[in-house]
Amino acid sequence: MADTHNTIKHVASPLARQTLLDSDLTRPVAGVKPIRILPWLQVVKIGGRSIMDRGAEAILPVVDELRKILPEHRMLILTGAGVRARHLYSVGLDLGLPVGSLAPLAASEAGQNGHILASLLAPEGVSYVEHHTLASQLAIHLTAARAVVGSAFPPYHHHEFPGSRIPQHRADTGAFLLADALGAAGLTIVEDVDGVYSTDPKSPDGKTAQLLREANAIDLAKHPGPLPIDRACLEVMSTARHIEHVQVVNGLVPGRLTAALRGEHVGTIIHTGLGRS
Ligand code: GWN
Ligand code: ATP
Repeated sequence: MADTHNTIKHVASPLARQTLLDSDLTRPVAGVKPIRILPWLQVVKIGGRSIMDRGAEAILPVVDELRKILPEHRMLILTGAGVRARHLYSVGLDLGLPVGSLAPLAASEAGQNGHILASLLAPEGVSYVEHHTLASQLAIHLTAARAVVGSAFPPYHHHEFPGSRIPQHRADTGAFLLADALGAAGLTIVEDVDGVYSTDPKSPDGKTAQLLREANAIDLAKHPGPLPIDRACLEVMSTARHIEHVQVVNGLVPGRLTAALRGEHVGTIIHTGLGRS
């Protein structure tokens, strides 16, 4: 009996007796490239403010495009939060709510947009799946259907980093974290602009804005002006494990999303830390 007791107590593991804080010691074990869990998956993030908030005029053509491309790709379609989250931030901040309380409230708006989109794609067998299901049963759902819809927000809740009063890890970041963790084939971010510009093309001095056909995440993170994607997304791109680049495309122009999913360069390609600079 004493032997059994010993076997349970002394688990043989190369990390058993050392600190996890020294990367030189952990590298032989932790430095191995992770497997790709769903290497055939295409992740598509649909903008909350840029697409969903525009209603039928913008949503229905995107739905039509997604419907037509289902035979070509198996997709995880993730939605952003949009204007309702912005209203919520302003009310919540006025009341002094901490960022960890605002994060799940904003996330729920991303979920609402996902429910709307999934309802429109339901005739094609597409459903909204919960965060828990995305985490543990995505493969079985994508065996039953060509695509599923989920919330692009990461489920951080009170774990959101307190660096800013507005949650830093929003829909673009959540979409990238998920796509990279799953080892997906690609991530396409759908907005209402042709890509990333030198400055906001809709600002008063937008006429001088130039479209960047290609950029890398590290350089963009240093860009002083506003950007159409979360800055935290650029940060997590720099430590990507699988995704080499993402493409930002204009979902208001029919055919752009389809072309991007077919590997064509029709927007701004942002290279991650794995891609060329
Ligand atoms: O509610 O629309 O998932 O997929 O961050 O948590 O705030 O929850 O707190 O599986 O777990 O509102 O209820 O809501 O959007 O996030 O979901 O319908 O615990 O399916 O219950 O990680 O959807 O929701 O908002 O994504 O982003 O019940 Mo919603 Mo969101 Mo549904 Mo989800 Mo949060 Mo769950 Mo969750 Mo909460
Ligand atoms: P969410 O999904 O979080 O609700 P979104 O991704 O749909 O939001 P925004 O976060 O508003 O939408 O980003 C898109 C907007 O960013 C564009 O409509 C554009 O006006 C603006 N923008 C700001 N800076 C730039 C830039 N440098 N290049 C391109 N667009 C920019």
